[in-house]
Amino acid sequence: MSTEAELTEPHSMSQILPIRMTSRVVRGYGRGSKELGIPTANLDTEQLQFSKDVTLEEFPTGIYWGVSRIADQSVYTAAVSVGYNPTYGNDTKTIEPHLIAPEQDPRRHASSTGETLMKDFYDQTCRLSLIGYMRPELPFEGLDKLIEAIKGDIAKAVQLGNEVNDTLMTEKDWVQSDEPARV
Ligand code: ADP
Ligand code: RBF
Ligand code: MG
Repeated sequence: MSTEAELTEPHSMSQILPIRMTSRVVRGYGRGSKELGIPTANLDTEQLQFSKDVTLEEFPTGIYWGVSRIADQSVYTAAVSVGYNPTYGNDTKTIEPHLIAPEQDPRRHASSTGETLMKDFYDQTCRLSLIGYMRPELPFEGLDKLIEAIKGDIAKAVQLGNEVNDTLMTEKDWVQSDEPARV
């Protein structure tokens, strides 16, 4: 069982967010699209560049939202998993954004579970800014519950991504640019 402390936002979070990162898209276990209908672009953890002085090891696990761009595509709102996918019990920590196309984009509900499905971007550069923390990563009993939770995260990320504020504008500008994460 999770304790109350684990379910609230880690309090160091205000110092860490927003955080920018760049890396390359690598292959994971291929479960995102096939089992969940929710593809995620897994970042190469060997090539991660962070805008702040933090290592992958110390980066708080959890489900975040932010903005992201792969290769020469547009900037999209993203729902992002950072951690060990406890439903599956992975040994390694991953950072995996799911990019959400806008409602009118034909790719927006193209996946088997009605979420965004784009083409594959393996080996391409991904730019990501994590803006907010949404919840801890949890071990779900069964894929249906995991999918339901992720769909809730996607809906929340869409809402947050439609707000108008300075942080969001600044982070979108950076994702749109080719500036390095760390200057
Ligand atoms: P893997 O375990 O290899 O990451 P996934 O099924 O999670 O497998 O994702 C496969 C690939 O699908 C991603 O690496 C990415 O190139 C592509 N992809 C397609 N649509 C999206 C999307 N909406 N968000 C993120 N990646 C996507
Ligand atoms: N995996 C979990 O085991 N528990 C979670 O709570 C969880 N939440 C997620 C939330 C979002 C928005 C996304 C995109 C993924 C999440 N995942 C979670 C990761 C999921 O298990 C993983 O993307 C697939 O297994 C494919 O690698
Ligand atoms: Mg993935």
